[in-house]
Amino acid sequence: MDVATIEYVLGDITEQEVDVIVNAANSSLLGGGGVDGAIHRKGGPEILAECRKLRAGHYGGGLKTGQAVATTAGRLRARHVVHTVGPVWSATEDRSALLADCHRNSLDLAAELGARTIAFPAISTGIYRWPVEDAARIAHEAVQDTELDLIRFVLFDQRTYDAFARP
Ligand code: AR6
Repeated sequence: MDVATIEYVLGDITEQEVDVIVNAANSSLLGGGGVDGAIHRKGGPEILAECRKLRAGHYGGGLKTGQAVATTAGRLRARHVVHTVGPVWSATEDRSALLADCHRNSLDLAAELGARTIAFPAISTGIYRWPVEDAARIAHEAVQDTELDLIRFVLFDQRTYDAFARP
């Protein structure tokens, strides 16, 4: 099993100098609020232009929950943005495997792109309402075995940082 360094940062994912930044997108790939809004705002129109091409091509029906796809990072300091769609929290259905898939598929795609370093936000814990402690546990388990050297979780507020850094 390969062991990567796992880091926790309280901050803004759009500021990270890593090979890949992961976006907590939605299936339309055409932008939204939260991390998605911040990445498109700061990364510039090039990212959205590539997302539109993806929608016009292989992803005509949108990106499925748990899957991941890459674009340029535009004006961001990263080389690529990997867009993944987290599951919306459900109290009646266990969607944990989909949240794990987001992390696994993002890591696999980053490795295919030749990335060594990646930054994840706390996928699904904002607009998609996933309880933070549970999301942290799932994210941790999902990133244990990877070819990458560095996995950085970038948490936007203290409560989320605490849940990820001290599970
Ligand atoms: N850097 C790091 N983390 C951030 C940033 C940032 N710049 N901005 C917000 N967060 P969310 P989701 C945190 O809602 O729950 C969008 O509309 C935020 O505080 O971005 O997966 C998409 O288009 C929270 O802890 O993603 C989808 O429709 C975490 O990032 C939907 O939201 C995730 O919150 C996806 O919802």
